[in-house]
Amino acid sequence: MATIILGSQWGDEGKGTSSLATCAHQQHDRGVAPFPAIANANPWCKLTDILCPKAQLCARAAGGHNAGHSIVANGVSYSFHLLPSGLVNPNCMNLIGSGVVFHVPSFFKELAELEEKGLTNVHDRILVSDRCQVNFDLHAAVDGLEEVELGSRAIGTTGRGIGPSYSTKAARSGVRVHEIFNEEVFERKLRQLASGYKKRFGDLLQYDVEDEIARFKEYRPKLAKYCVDAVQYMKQAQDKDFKILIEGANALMLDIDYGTYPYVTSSNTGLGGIFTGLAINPKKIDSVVGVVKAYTTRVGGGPFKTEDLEEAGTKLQEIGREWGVSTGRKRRCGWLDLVVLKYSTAINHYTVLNLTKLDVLDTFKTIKVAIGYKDRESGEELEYFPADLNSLEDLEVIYKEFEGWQKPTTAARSYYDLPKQARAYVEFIEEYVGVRVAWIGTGPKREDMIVRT
Ligand code: 2SA
Ligand code: GDP
Ligand code: MG
Repeated sequence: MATIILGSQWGDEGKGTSSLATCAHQQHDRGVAPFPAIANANPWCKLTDILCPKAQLCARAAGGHNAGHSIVANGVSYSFHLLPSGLVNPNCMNLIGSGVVFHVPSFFKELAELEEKGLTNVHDRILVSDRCQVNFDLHAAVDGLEEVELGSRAIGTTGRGIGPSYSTKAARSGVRVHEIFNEEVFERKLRQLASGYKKRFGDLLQYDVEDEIARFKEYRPKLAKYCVDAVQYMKQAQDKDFKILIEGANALMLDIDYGTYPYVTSSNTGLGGIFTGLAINPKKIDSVVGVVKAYTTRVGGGPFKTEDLEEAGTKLQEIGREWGVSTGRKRRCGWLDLVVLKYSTAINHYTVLNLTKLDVLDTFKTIKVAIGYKDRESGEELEYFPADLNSLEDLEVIYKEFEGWQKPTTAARSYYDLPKQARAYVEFIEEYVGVRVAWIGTGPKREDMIVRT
Protein backbone atom coordinates (compact mmCIF):
# COMPACT_ATOMS: atom_id res chain seq x y z
CA MET A 1 0.00 0.00 0.00
CA ALA A 2 1.07 3.59 -0.49
CA THR A 3 0.87 6.79 1.53
CA ILE A 4 1.25 10.09 -0.27
CA ILE A 5 2.53 13.17 1.53
CA LEU A 6 1.73 16.48 -0.14
CA GLY A 7 2.34 20.13 0.70
CA SER A 8 -0.97 21.94 0.87
CA GLN A 9 0.21 25.58 0.74
CA TRP A 10 3.30 27.18 -0.86
CA GLY A 11 5.82 24.67 0.45
CA ASP A 12 7.98 24.23 3.52
CA GLU A 13 5.08 22.93 5.57
CA GLY A 14 7.31 20.27 7.12
CA LYS A 15 6.75 17.47 4.61
CA GLY A 16 10.16 16.01 5.37
CA THR A 17 9.32 15.73 9.04
CA SER A 18 5.98 14.22 8.14
CA SER A 19 7.68 11.72 5.81
CA LEU A 20 10.07 10.76 8.53
CA ALA A 21 7.11 10.02 10.73
CA THR A 22 5.73 7.64 8.15
CA CYS A 23 9.08 5.96 7.51
CA ALA A 24 8.65 3.99 10.68
CA HIS A 25 10.91 1.14 11.47
CA GLN A 26 9.95 -2.15 10.07
CA GLN A 27 11.27 -5.57 9.42
CA HIS A 28 10.74 -6.65 5.89
CA ASP A 29 11.06 -9.76 3.90
CA ARG A 30 14.72 -10.64 4.10
CA GLY A 31 16.38 -11.16 0.78
CA VAL A 32 13.70 -9.83 -1.56
CA ALA A 33 15.95 -8.31 -4.18
CA PRO A 34 16.39 -5.49 -4.94
CA PHE A 35 15.10 -4.32 -1.58
CA PRO A 36 17.80 -4.66 1.06
CA ALA A 37 17.10 -6.52 4.27
CA ILE A 38 18.17 -4.48 7.25
CA ALA A 39 17.56 -5.11 10.91
CA ASN A 40 14.92 -2.96 12.54
CA ALA A 41 16.02 -0.37 15.08
CA ASN A 42 14.92 3.18 14.71
CA PRO A 43 14.89 4.90 18.04
CA TRP A 44 13.32 8.13 16.82
CA CYS A 45 10.25 6.50 15.38
CA LYS A 46 8.53 5.69 18.63
CA LEU A 47 5.11 7.14 17.80
CA THR A 48 4.82 5.93 14.32
CA ASP A 49 3.84 2.35 14.95
CA ILE A 50 0.48 3.61 16.08
CA LEU A 51 -0.53 5.32 12.92
CA CYS A 52 1.83 5.00 10.05
CA PRO A 53 2.51 2.48 7.42
CA LYS A 54 6.07 1.34 7.81
CA ALA A 55 7.75 2.43 4.66
CA GLN A 56 10.01 0.07 2.77
CA LEU A 57 10.26 2.40 -0.17
CA CYS A 58 10.26 6.20 -0.18
CA ALA A 59 9.78 7.71 -3.63
CA ARG A 60 9.87 11.19 -5.14
CA ALA A 61 7.68 11.88 -8.17
CA ALA A 62 8.38 15.42 -9.37
CA GLY A 63 10.48 18.54 -8.97
CA GLY A 64 14.23 18.51 -8.60
CA HIS A 65 16.95 19.87 -6.34
CA ASN A 66 14.80 22.96 -5.74
CA ALA A 67 12.99 21.09 -2.97
CA GLY A 68 14.28 21.51 0.54
CA HIS A 69 13.33 19.32 3.45
CA SER A 70 14.93 19.78 6.84
CA ILE A 71 14.69 16.92 9.24
CA VAL A 72 15.90 16.63 12.79
CA ALA A 73 16.42 13.00 13.75
CA ASN A 74 18.39 11.74 16.70
CA GLY A 75 19.69 15.25 17.35
CA VAL A 76 21.16 15.56 13.84
CA SER A 77 19.75 18.01 11.32
CA TYR A 78 19.65 16.74 7.72
CA SER A 79 18.82 18.68 4.57
CA PHE A 80 17.32 16.98 1.54
CA HIS A 81 17.00 18.61 -1.85
CA LEU A 82 16.92 16.07 -4.68
CA LEU A 83 17.01 12.90 -2.62
CA PRO A 84 13.98 11.42 -0.85
CA SER A 85 14.10 11.92 2.89
CA GLY A 86 13.45 8.21 3.47
CA LEU A 87 17.24 7.89 3.40
CA VAL A 88 17.17 8.91 7.06
CA ASN A 89 15.57 5.58 7.82
CA PRO A 90 18.21 2.84 7.46
CA ASN A 91 15.48 0.35 6.54
CA CYS A 92 14.10 2.29 3.66
CA MET A 93 14.87 2.00 -0.04
CA ASN A 94 14.55 5.26 -2.00
CA LEU A 95 13.56 6.00 -5.57
CA ILE A 96 13.80 9.15 -7.65
CA GLY A 97 10.83 8.73 -9.98
CA SER A 98 10.51 9.47 -13.69
CA GLY A 99 8.84 12.87 -13.22
CA VAL A 100 11.86 14.33 -11.43
CA VAL A 101 14.38 16.54 -13.23
CA PHE A 102 17.67 15.01 -12.21
CA HIS A 103 20.80 17.09 -11.56
CA VAL A 104 23.71 14.67 -11.43
CA PRO A 105 26.27 16.80 -9.50
CA SER A 106 23.67 17.53 -6.80
CA PHE A 107 22.89 13.83 -6.53
CA PHE A 108 26.49 12.93 -5.67
CA LYS A 109 27.00 16.00 -3.47
CA GLU A 110 23.91 15.32 -1.42
CA LEU A 111 24.78 11.66 -0.95
CA ALA A 112 28.25 12.67 0.27
CA GLU A 113 26.77 15.19 2.71
CA LEU A 114 24.37 12.63 4.15
CA GLU A 115 27.22 10.15 4.55
CA GLU A 116 29.29 12.77 6.34
CA LYS A 117 26.43 13.25 8.77
CA GLY A 118 26.53 9.58 9.58
CA LEU A 119 23.79 8.01 7.46
CA THR A 120 24.82 4.52 6.47
CA ASN A 121 24.42 2.53 3.27
CA VAL A 122 23.07 5.51 1.39
CA HIS A 123 24.62 4.37 -1.90
CA ASP A 124 22.83 1.04 -1.65
CA ARG A 125 19.46 2.57 -0.81
CA ILE A 126 18.98 5.05 -3.63
CA LEU A 127 17.83 4.45 -7.18
CA VAL A 128 16.96 6.79 -10.01
CA SER A 129 14.56 6.25 -12.86
CA ASP A 130 16.28 6.02 -16.24
CA ARG A 131 13.31 7.99 -17.64
CA CYS A 132 14.09 11.14 -15.61
CA GLN A 133 15.00 14.23 -17.56
CA VAL A 134 18.56 15.40 -16.95
CA ASN A 135 18.77 18.83 -15.38
CA PHE A 136 22.00 20.32 -16.74
CA ASP A 137 24.09 23.21 -15.43
CA LEU A 138 23.01 24.72 -18.74
CA HIS A 139 19.44 24.87 -17.40
CA ALA A 140 20.54 26.77 -14.30
CA ALA A 141 22.38 29.32 -16.43
CA VAL A 142 19.23 29.79 -18.53
CA ASP A 143 17.05 30.01 -15.40
CA GLY A 144 19.10 33.00 -14.21
CA LEU A 145 18.85 34.74 -17.59
CA GLU A 146 15.10 34.18 -17.84
CA GLU A 147 14.63 35.71 -14.41
CA VAL A 148 16.63 38.77 -15.48
CA GLU A 149 14.47 39.05 -18.61
CA LEU A 150 11.34 39.12 -16.46
CA GLY A 151 12.60 42.09 -14.46
CA SER A 152 10.05 43.17 -11.86
CA ARG A 153 7.85 40.19 -12.80
CA ALA A 154 10.58 37.67 -11.93
CA ILE A 155 9.28 34.44 -10.42
CA GLY A 156 11.90 34.31 -7.69
CA THR A 157 13.04 30.83 -8.68
CA THR A 158 15.60 28.85 -6.77
CA GLY A 159 17.95 29.26 -9.75
CA ARG A 160 18.27 25.49 -10.03
CA GLY A 161 17.21 25.29 -13.68
CA ILE A 162 13.88 23.67 -12.89
CA GLY A 163 11.74 25.73 -15.33
CA PRO A 164 14.17 25.33 -18.26
CA SER A 165 14.48 21.56 -17.58
CA TYR A 166 10.73 21.05 -17.76
CA SER A 167 10.58 23.37 -20.79
CA THR A 168 13.06 21.27 -22.74
CA LYS A 169 11.18 18.16 -21.66
CA ALA A 170 7.90 19.57 -23.01
CA ALA A 171 9.66 20.75 -26.18
CA ARG A 172 10.92 17.15 -26.61
CA SER A 173 14.51 18.29 -26.84
CA GLY A 174 15.52 17.13 -23.36
CA VAL A 175 18.00 14.38 -22.49
CA ARG A 176 16.84 11.48 -20.36
CA VAL A 177 18.96 9.61 -17.84
CA HIS A 178 19.22 6.47 -20.00
CA GLU A 179 20.72 8.60 -22.77
CA ILE A 180 23.67 9.52 -20.57
CA PHE A 181 24.95 6.02 -21.29
CA ASN A 182 24.91 6.48 -25.05
CA GLU A 183 27.80 8.89 -25.26
CA GLU A 184 27.34 9.81 -28.89
CA VAL A 185 23.63 10.59 -28.60
CA PHE A 186 24.16 12.34 -25.27
CA GLU A 187 26.83 14.69 -26.57
CA ARG A 188 24.94 15.46 -29.76
CA LYS A 189 21.75 16.31 -27.88
CA LEU A 190 23.47 18.43 -25.24
CA ARG A 191 25.42 20.39 -27.88
CA GLN A 192 22.16 20.94 -29.78
CA LEU A 193 20.42 22.17 -26.64
CA ALA A 194 23.29 24.51 -25.82
CA SER A 195 23.42 25.90 -29.32
CA GLY A 196 19.66 26.60 -29.22
CA TYR A 197 20.05 28.60 -26.03
CA LYS A 198 23.17 30.31 -27.39
CA LYS A 199 21.08 31.57 -30.31
CA ARG A 200 18.55 32.95 -27.87
CA PHE A 201 20.88 34.55 -25.32
CA GLY A 202 24.13 35.13 -27.23
CA ASP A 203 27.07 36.15 -25.06
CA LEU A 204 24.81 36.62 -22.06
CA LEU A 205 24.89 32.84 -21.68
CA GLN A 206 28.00 32.14 -19.62
CA TYR A 207 28.22 28.44 -20.26
CA ASP A 208 30.69 26.06 -21.85
CA VAL A 209 29.06 22.93 -23.22
CA GLU A 210 32.39 21.11 -23.59
CA ASP A 211 33.05 21.54 -19.86
CA GLU A 212 29.71 19.99 -18.99
CA ILE A 213 30.32 17.13 -21.46
CA ALA A 214 33.71 16.54 -19.81
CA ARG A 215 32.13 16.43 -16.35
CA PHE A 216 29.69 13.76 -17.54
CA LYS A 217 32.63 11.59 -18.62
CA GLU A 218 33.40 11.34 -14.91
CA TYR A 219 29.82 10.93 -13.73
CA ARG A 220 28.89 8.29 -16.32
CA PRO A 221 30.68 5.24 -14.86
CA LYS A 222 29.75 6.22 -11.28
CA LEU A 223 26.09 6.77 -12.10
CA ALA A 224 25.24 3.50 -13.80
CA LYS A 225 24.67 1.49 -10.62
CA TYR A 226 21.88 3.79 -9.41
CA CYS A 227 19.79 3.74 -12.59
CA VAL A 228 16.77 1.49 -12.88
CA ASP A 229 13.71 0.97 -14.98
CA ALA A 230 11.40 2.57 -12.42
CA VAL A 231 8.28 1.15 -14.07
CA GLN A 232 9.50 -2.39 -13.47
CA TYR A 233 10.77 -1.48 -10.04
CA MET A 234 7.48 0.03 -8.95
CA LYS A 235 5.58 -2.91 -10.41
CA GLN A 236 7.67 -5.33 -8.44
CA ALA A 237 7.26 -3.29 -5.26
CA GLN A 238 3.49 -3.16 -5.69
CA ASP A 239 3.14 -6.83 -6.65
CA LYS A 240 4.91 -7.70 -3.42
CA ASP A 241 2.66 -5.27 -1.59
CA PHE A 242 5.49 -3.24 -0.18
CA LYS A 243 4.72 -0.27 2.01
CA ILE A 244 5.45 2.75 -0.15
CA LEU A 245 5.77 6.31 0.98
CA ILE A 246 5.52 8.96 -1.71
CA GLU A 247 7.04 12.23 -0.71
CA GLY A 248 5.69 15.33 -2.43
CA ALA A 249 8.05 18.15 -3.28
CA ASN A 250 7.05 21.83 -3.18
CA ALA A 251 3.29 22.24 -2.75
CA LEU A 252 -0.10 22.60 -4.39
CA MET A 253 -0.04 26.40 -4.70
CA LEU A 254 3.20 26.04 -6.68
CA ASP A 255 1.65 23.49 -9.08
CA ILE A 256 2.10 24.40 -12.75
CA ASP A 257 -1.64 23.95 -13.44
CA TYR A 258 -3.35 24.69 -10.13
CA GLY A 259 -0.94 27.06 -8.39
CA THR A 260 -0.68 30.83 -8.62
CA TYR A 261 0.50 30.70 -12.24
CA PRO A 262 2.95 32.03 -13.42
CA TYR A 263 4.37 32.29 -9.89
CA VAL A 264 4.75 28.55 -9.61
CA THR A 265 7.35 25.87 -10.16
CA SER A 266 7.26 23.92 -13.41
CA SER A 267 6.04 20.52 -12.26
CA ASN A 268 2.73 19.10 -11.12
CA THR A 269 3.31 19.25 -7.40
CA GLY A 270 -0.19 18.04 -6.55
CA LEU A 271 -1.76 14.59 -6.58
CA GLY A 272 -1.74 14.41 -10.40
CA GLY A 273 2.05 14.66 -10.51
CA ILE A 274 2.34 11.58 -8.34
CA PHE A 275 0.63 9.46 -10.99
CA THR A 276 2.62 10.80 -13.92
CA GLY A 277 5.89 10.76 -12.01
CA LEU A 278 5.61 7.28 -10.54
CA ALA A 279 3.81 4.27 -11.91
CA ILE A 280 1.63 3.87 -8.88
CA ASN A 281 -1.63 1.97 -8.95
CA PRO A 282 -4.39 4.28 -7.60
CA LYS A 283 -5.96 1.27 -5.87
CA LYS A 284 -2.82 0.89 -3.78
CA ILE A 285 -3.14 4.32 -2.20
CA ASP A 286 -4.46 4.14 1.31
CA SER A 287 -3.95 7.73 2.40
CA VAL A 288 -3.13 11.17 1.06
CA VAL A 289 -1.65 13.26 3.85
CA GLY A 290 -1.96 17.01 3.41
CA VAL A 291 0.74 18.81 5.34
CA VAL A 292 -0.51 22.19 6.58
CA LYS A 293 1.61 24.75 8.36
CA ALA A 294 -0.35 26.44 11.16
CA TYR A 295 0.32 29.77 9.40
CA THR A 296 1.49 30.47 5.84
CA THR A 297 4.85 31.08 4.20
CA ARG A 298 5.94 31.57 0.63
CA VAL A 299 9.35 32.03 -1.01
CA GLY A 300 9.68 34.02 -4.21
CA GLY A 301 7.21 36.31 -5.95
CA GLY A 302 3.47 36.01 -6.44
CA PRO A 303 0.25 36.66 -4.59
CA PHE A 304 -0.09 35.88 -0.92
CA LYS A 305 -3.31 37.37 0.45
CA THR A 306 -2.63 36.74 4.14
CA GLU A 307 0.97 37.94 4.09
CA ASP A 308 1.71 40.11 7.11
CA LEU A 309 4.31 42.77 6.48
CA GLU A 310 4.09 44.10 10.01
CA GLU A 311 5.08 42.78 13.41
CA ALA A 312 3.19 39.48 13.20
CA GLY A 313 4.91 38.45 9.95
CA THR A 314 8.34 39.25 11.36
CA LYS A 315 7.56 37.33 14.52
CA LEU A 316 6.41 34.27 12.54
CA GLN A 317 9.55 34.46 10.42
CA GLU A 318 11.83 34.59 13.46
CA ILE A 319 10.13 32.07 15.70
CA GLY A 320 9.42 29.70 12.82
CA ARG A 321 13.01 30.11 11.53
CA GLU A 322 11.62 30.65 8.07
CA TRP A 323 14.61 30.53 5.76
CA GLY A 324 14.89 28.50 2.55
CA VAL A 325 16.60 25.16 2.97
CA SER A 326 18.10 25.25 -0.53
CA THR A 327 18.79 28.94 -1.08
CA GLY A 328 18.75 30.42 2.42
CA ARG A 329 16.21 33.04 1.30
CA LYS A 330 13.90 34.60 3.88
CA ARG A 331 10.38 33.25 3.55
CA ARG A 332 7.45 35.68 3.42
CA CYS A 333 5.10 34.99 6.33
CA GLY A 334 1.45 35.50 7.23
CA TRP A 335 -1.67 33.92 8.64
CA LEU A 336 -3.22 30.58 7.76
CA ASP A 337 -5.46 30.90 4.72
CA LEU A 338 -8.33 28.42 4.80
CA VAL A 339 -9.54 29.51 1.37
CA VAL A 340 -6.25 28.21 0.04
CA LEU A 341 -6.47 25.05 2.12
CA LYS A 342 -10.00 24.29 0.95
CA TYR A 343 -8.98 24.83 -2.66
CA SER A 344 -5.93 22.64 -2.16
CA THR A 345 -8.11 19.92 -0.61
CA ALA A 346 -10.49 20.03 -3.58
CA ILE A 347 -7.54 19.17 -5.86
CA ASN A 348 -5.47 16.82 -3.74
CA HIS A 349 -8.30 15.05 -1.90
CA TYR A 350 -6.44 14.72 1.38
CA THR A 351 -7.73 11.88 3.49
CA VAL A 352 -5.99 13.25 6.55
CA LEU A 353 -4.07 16.37 7.58
CA ASN A 354 -0.80 16.88 9.42
CA LEU A 355 -0.88 20.33 11.00
CA THR A 356 2.71 21.47 11.63
CA LYS A 357 4.48 24.23 13.55
CA LEU A 358 1.60 24.88 15.93
CA ASP A 359 4.25 25.78 18.55
CA VAL A 360 5.28 28.81 16.47
CA LEU A 361 1.95 30.41 17.44
CA ASP A 362 2.47 29.78 21.17
CA THR A 363 3.26 33.38 22.13
CA PHE A 364 0.66 35.18 20.01
CA LYS A 365 -2.11 36.96 21.89
CA THR A 366 -4.42 36.83 18.90
CA ILE A 367 -4.23 34.47 15.93
CA LYS A 368 -5.94 35.27 12.65
CA VAL A 369 -7.21 32.85 10.01
CA ALA A 370 -8.57 33.71 6.56
CA ILE A 371 -12.03 32.25 6.07
CA GLY A 372 -13.06 34.04 2.90
CA TYR A 373 -12.32 36.81 0.43
CA LYS A 374 -14.60 39.77 -0.26
CA ASP A 375 -14.75 41.96 -3.33
CA ARG A 376 -13.87 45.47 -2.16
CA GLU A 377 -16.44 47.13 -4.44
CA SER A 378 -19.39 44.77 -4.71
CA GLY A 379 -19.03 43.20 -1.27
CA GLU A 380 -19.47 39.78 -2.89
CA GLU A 381 -17.90 36.99 -0.86
CA LEU A 382 -15.78 34.23 -2.32
CA GLU A 383 -14.91 30.96 -0.65
CA TYR A 384 -12.81 29.53 -3.48
CA PHE A 385 -9.46 30.56 -4.81
CA PRO A 386 -9.83 32.27 -8.22
CA ALA A 387 -7.85 31.42 -11.36
CA ASP A 388 -7.25 35.04 -12.30
CA LEU A 389 -4.52 36.53 -10.13
CA ASN A 390 -5.53 40.05 -11.17
CA SER A 391 -8.94 39.52 -9.60
CA LEU A 392 -7.21 38.66 -6.33
CA GLU A 393 -6.04 42.24 -6.08
CA ASP A 394 -9.65 43.44 -5.79
CA LEU A 395 -10.36 41.10 -2.92
CA GLU A 396 -9.89 41.72 0.76
CA VAL A 397 -9.44 38.95 3.25
CA ILE A 398 -12.15 38.04 5.75
CA TYR A 399 -10.41 36.96 8.95
CA LYS A 400 -11.62 35.08 11.96
CA GLU A 401 -9.70 35.89 15.13
CA PHE A 402 -8.76 33.30 17.71
CA GLU A 403 -7.65 33.90 21.25
CA GLY A 404 -4.02 32.78 21.56
CA TRP A 405 -3.12 30.12 24.12
CA GLN A 406 0.13 31.81 25.19
CA LYS A 407 1.57 28.63 26.63
CA PRO A 408 4.27 26.33 25.26
CA THR A 409 2.91 23.35 23.34
CA THR A 410 6.17 21.54 22.56
CA ALA A 411 6.02 19.38 25.65
CA ALA A 412 2.49 18.19 24.86
CA ARG A 413 2.42 14.48 24.09
CA SER A 414 -1.29 13.94 23.68
CA TYR A 415 -4.06 16.03 22.18
CA TYR A 416 -5.56 16.86 25.55
CA ASP A 417 -2.20 18.18 26.79
CA LEU A 418 -2.75 21.07 24.40
CA PRO A 419 -4.36 24.24 25.77
CA LYS A 420 -8.07 24.47 24.96
CA GLN A 421 -7.54 27.50 22.69
CA ALA A 422 -5.06 25.46 20.63
CA ARG A 423 -7.58 22.62 20.35
CA ALA A 424 -10.24 25.10 19.25
CA TYR A 425 -7.86 26.26 16.51
CA VAL A 426 -7.22 22.70 15.32
CA GLU A 427 -10.90 21.78 15.38
CA PHE A 428 -11.91 24.89 13.45
CA ILE A 429 -9.47 23.98 10.68
CA GLU A 430 -10.73 20.44 10.36
CA GLU A 431 -14.32 21.54 10.41
CA TYR A 432 -13.72 24.20 7.77
CA VAL A 433 -12.01 21.86 5.31
CA GLY A 434 -13.83 18.69 6.32
CA VAL A 435 -10.67 16.63 6.80
CA ARG A 436 -9.40 15.25 10.06
CA VAL A 437 -6.19 16.60 11.57
CA ALA A 438 -4.55 13.38 12.69
CA TRP A 439 -1.09 14.68 13.53
CA ILE A 440 0.01 17.93 15.09
CA GLY A 441 3.62 19.11 14.94
CA THR A 442 4.71 21.04 18.02
CA GLY A 443 8.45 21.30 17.38
CA PRO A 444 11.11 20.31 14.84
CA LYS A 445 12.09 17.07 16.56
CA ARG A 446 10.59 13.76 15.63
CA GLU A 447 9.03 13.29 19.03
CA ASP A 448 7.31 16.69 18.86
CA MET A 449 4.38 15.21 16.99
CA ILE A 450 1.04 14.60 18.61
CA VAL A 451 -0.80 11.63 17.17
CA ARG A 452 -4.57 11.86 17.60
CA THR A 453 -6.02 8.45 17.98
P1 2SA B 1 11.70 26.95 -9.18
O1 2SA B 1 13.13 27.09 -8.73
O2 2SA B 1 11.54 27.18 -10.65
O3 2SA B 1 11.05 25.70 -8.72
O4 2SA B 1 10.94 28.19 -8.46
C1 2SA B 1 9.62 28.52 -8.82
C2 2SA B 1 8.82 28.93 -7.60
O5 2SA B 1 8.72 27.81 -6.71
C3 2SA B 1 9.19 28.17 -5.44
N1 2SA B 1 9.91 27.07 -4.81
C4 2SA B 1 9.91 26.86 -3.50
N2 2SA B 1 9.18 27.43 -2.51
C5 2SA B 1 9.44 27.00 -1.26
N3 2SA B 1 10.41 26.09 -0.93
C6 2SA B 1 11.14 25.53 -1.92
N4 2SA B 1 12.21 24.76 -1.62
C7 2SA B 1 13.32 25.34 -0.84
C8 2SA B 1 13.04 25.21 0.65
C9 2SA B 1 13.46 26.79 -1.30
C10 2SA B 1 14.66 27.56 -0.93
O6 2SA B 1 12.56 24.16 1.03
O7 2SA B 1 13.30 26.13 1.42
O8 2SA B 1 15.63 27.09 -0.35
O9 2SA B 1 14.64 28.77 -1.28
C11 2SA B 1 10.87 25.87 -3.26
N5 2SA B 1 11.37 25.45 -4.44
C12 2SA B 1 10.76 26.20 -5.39
C13 2SA B 1 10.19 29.32 -5.72
O10 2SA B 1 10.43 30.10 -4.56
C14 2SA B 1 9.47 30.06 -6.81
O11 2SA B 1 8.47 30.86 -6.24
P1 GDP C 1 9.32 20.85 3.67
O1 GDP C 1 9.93 21.48 2.46
O2 GDP C 1 7.83 20.82 3.64
O3 GDP C 1 9.91 19.51 3.99
O4 GDP C 1 9.69 21.78 4.89
P2 GDP C 1 11.10 22.45 5.22
O5 GDP C 1 12.02 21.41 5.75
O6 GDP C 1 11.58 23.28 4.08
O7 GDP C 1 10.68 23.46 6.36
C1 GDP C 1 10.06 23.03 7.52
C2 GDP C 1 10.94 23.43 8.72
O8 GDP C 1 10.16 23.38 9.89
C3 GDP C 1 12.11 22.49 8.99
O9 GDP C 1 13.19 23.27 9.44
C4 GDP C 1 11.61 21.54 10.08
O10 GDP C 1 12.64 21.06 10.93
C5 GDP C 1 10.71 22.47 10.84
N1 GDP C 1 9.56 21.83 11.47
C6 GDP C 1 8.80 20.80 11.00
N2 GDP C 1 7.76 20.57 11.82
C7 GDP C 1 7.85 21.50 12.83
C8 GDP C 1 7.04 21.81 13.96
O11 GDP C 1 6.01 21.20 14.21
N3 GDP C 1 7.46 22.85 14.74
C9 GDP C 1 8.59 23.57 14.48
N4 GDP C 1 8.91 24.59 15.29
N5 GDP C 1 9.37 23.30 13.41
C10 GDP C 1 9.00 22.30 12.60
MG1 MG D 1 11.18 23.02 1.99
